[in-house]
Amino acid sequence: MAKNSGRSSRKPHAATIHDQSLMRGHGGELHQTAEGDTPVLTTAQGAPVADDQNTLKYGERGPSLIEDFHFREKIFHFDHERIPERVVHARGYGAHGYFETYESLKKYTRADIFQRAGEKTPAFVRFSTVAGSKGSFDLARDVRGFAVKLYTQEGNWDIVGNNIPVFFIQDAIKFPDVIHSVKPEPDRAFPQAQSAHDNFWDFISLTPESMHMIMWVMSDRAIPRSFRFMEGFGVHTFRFLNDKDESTFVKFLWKPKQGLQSVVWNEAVKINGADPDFHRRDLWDAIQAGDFPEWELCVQLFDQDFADSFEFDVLDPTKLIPEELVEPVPVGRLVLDRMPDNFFADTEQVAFMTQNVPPGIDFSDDPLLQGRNFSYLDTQLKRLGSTNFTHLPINAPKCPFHHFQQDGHMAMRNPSGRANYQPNSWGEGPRESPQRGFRSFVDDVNGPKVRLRAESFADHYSQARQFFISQTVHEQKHIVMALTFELSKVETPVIRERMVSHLLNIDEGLAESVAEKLGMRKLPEPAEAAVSPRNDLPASDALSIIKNGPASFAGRKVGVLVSDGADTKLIKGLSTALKKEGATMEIVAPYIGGVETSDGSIIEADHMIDGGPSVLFDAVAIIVSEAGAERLAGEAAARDFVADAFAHLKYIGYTDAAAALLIKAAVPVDSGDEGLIPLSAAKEAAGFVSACRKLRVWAREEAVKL
Ligand code: HDE
Repeated sequence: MAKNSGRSSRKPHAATIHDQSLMRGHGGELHQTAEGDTPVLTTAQGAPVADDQNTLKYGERGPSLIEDFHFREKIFHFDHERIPERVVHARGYGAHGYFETYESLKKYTRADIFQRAGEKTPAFVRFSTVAGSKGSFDLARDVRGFAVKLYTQEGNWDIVGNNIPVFFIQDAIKFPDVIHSVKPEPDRAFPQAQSAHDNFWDFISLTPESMHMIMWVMSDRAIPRSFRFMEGFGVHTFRFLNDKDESTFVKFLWKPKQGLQSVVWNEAVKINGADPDFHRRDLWDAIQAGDFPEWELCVQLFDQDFADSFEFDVLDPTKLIPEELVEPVPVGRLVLDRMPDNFFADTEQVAFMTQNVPPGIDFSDDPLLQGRNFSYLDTQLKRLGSTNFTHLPINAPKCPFHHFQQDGHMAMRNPSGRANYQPNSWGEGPRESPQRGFRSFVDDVNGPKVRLRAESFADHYSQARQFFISQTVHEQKHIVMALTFELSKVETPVIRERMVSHLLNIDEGLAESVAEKLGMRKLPEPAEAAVSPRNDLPASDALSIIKNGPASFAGRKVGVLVSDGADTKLIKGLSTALKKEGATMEIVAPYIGGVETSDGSIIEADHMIDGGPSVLFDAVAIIVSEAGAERLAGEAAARDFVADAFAHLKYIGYTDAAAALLIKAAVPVDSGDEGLIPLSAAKEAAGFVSACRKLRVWAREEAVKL
């Protein structure tokens, strides 16, 4: 029997090895070779490569040869491209920028960054979701990470914060539990990037200290419209230390100059399908367009007397200090003005660590912060693979630094000279400086060694209630709906009941609404509380998003649905009015090739209708001809565009002809709804844009049963 190597039955290819098409892949396409200014492709060792399309083979049809060092190096490197994703905050997006100090804070802190008014300090910020994996979608209901690295002249200072000022737990030892509970359940490996499942609510309902945080996470804070439109919080109490080592307690808050804005839940669900990268794209687009987002760093400063008299423990990370009680003072601004050239190099490899504080900033004894100070260094070794992760440009300080740490994997900055220790007799190397160096606050600490939760941490409901009563009725309703949605995904009735028993301690009306919407026939008893919840804390306007919206429509985007024959002047008028406002528009058309408008000009589209649903925009305008309206009324995607914009409470500008489409989409054009704005002439465009400043027509909410 003839040996069948798989070759003998085929005729050899007529081409020789020198045939261009054979060398350069099938289809006969000619790949560019290095000529002129094009650099020569090399291996990582620098050897020029002649053929990057074909492996080295024995004969035309193989087998392949292990000798092919270029192939082996290329595949070896590819196989190792991934590093472990962050165990939390895996999905993130970062940008470079700077921090500008307003005034000297010398009186409170000797931190170099706060000494000189007008000084600019380079910064890198990474925003993130917490629970989802690296490839998950942006609009998950989740906390957002807001981590800022400030490359100060006296070392890197990381404020590793969130967009919510409190946390789920009071003690770091509980962190693995809360995170395990929210991550996909270990047997079935779902749901991804969701808190709406039994494990999460089981843990939460057994953890009363999480109730304040739960109110925030069930509010619209957990579905921000953009990273640009959310606040950031350092959460814990820190210390400022001045030249005399005098301490002032401080909490850090980032306030967006763009104002606060969130999406509505039904919108979030649809955005995740239409554009899973919605938040990334938003930041990228804004920065590339030169519309640089800005935040003010505010500090809440207080002394020991305030801490002693405050009704909650300032070391308890499940509590905030109301802004009405301690006013946040702006001390500088953060501007993000440059995207990384390479996502992996900066955003993936950046290593934030709570323990990165320069002289003049110190920790408090918050037990969550103390635990974090261990975790962040530890996790970098796992993720970045070497103790030398500080050698990576994104993590290296931008000020002079000198130490005797040496060797290890991937050591890129190696000491020169003989002395790698101190003291030494060679007169070489750095020495410590008691004057300039980092000094901890000299605190009086005494007491028994115990595993205890302080009594002063025991009130789990009062600030949760304060948060709830500080919301507008619309926001309160969203909290009810979010809780109902989440608990409706919980399959175990007793967990649902346990949650309602906690809600009863927060606000009876809230508990009753959720119970009713869950179809619960009988209200459970209120949960047993360690201390009686207070209902005398005043409402705080700072806690509402709607009360802290923008004054203008700047930074927002209108989706303009057009058809052939659309009014050219109106489209141009709208574009001009939006530019003036600092806002943008995108054209949505039946074909990506665009439309021929009333004066015969061609306007190219940014999206075809399916690719540009109205959930991607803050407001919409429907500028179509009569024939266009008729045609679009027959298309589900066009009807959805309009119907969703209406249901999501958006401002809708529309031409006379567009009314036919609106009616087909069941939009009540004659209802007197203030958000339905006729646009018959270009001069009305400016009026439409100023109406859009309110962002949503909240009065419509009752009618659409959002
Ligand atoms: Fe984190 N957290 N965390 N966290 N955290 C991490 O560090 C941890 C907590 C926050 O964009 C990890 O480099 C513990 C509070 C942000 O790279 C890890 C505890 C707040 C980021 C870690 C907390 C945060 C992280 C995972 C409880 C808001 C993303 C990867 C004691 C104030 C930073 C990494 C980035 C990341 C531990 C609680 C914010 C494992 C143990 C509270 C924004 O070290």
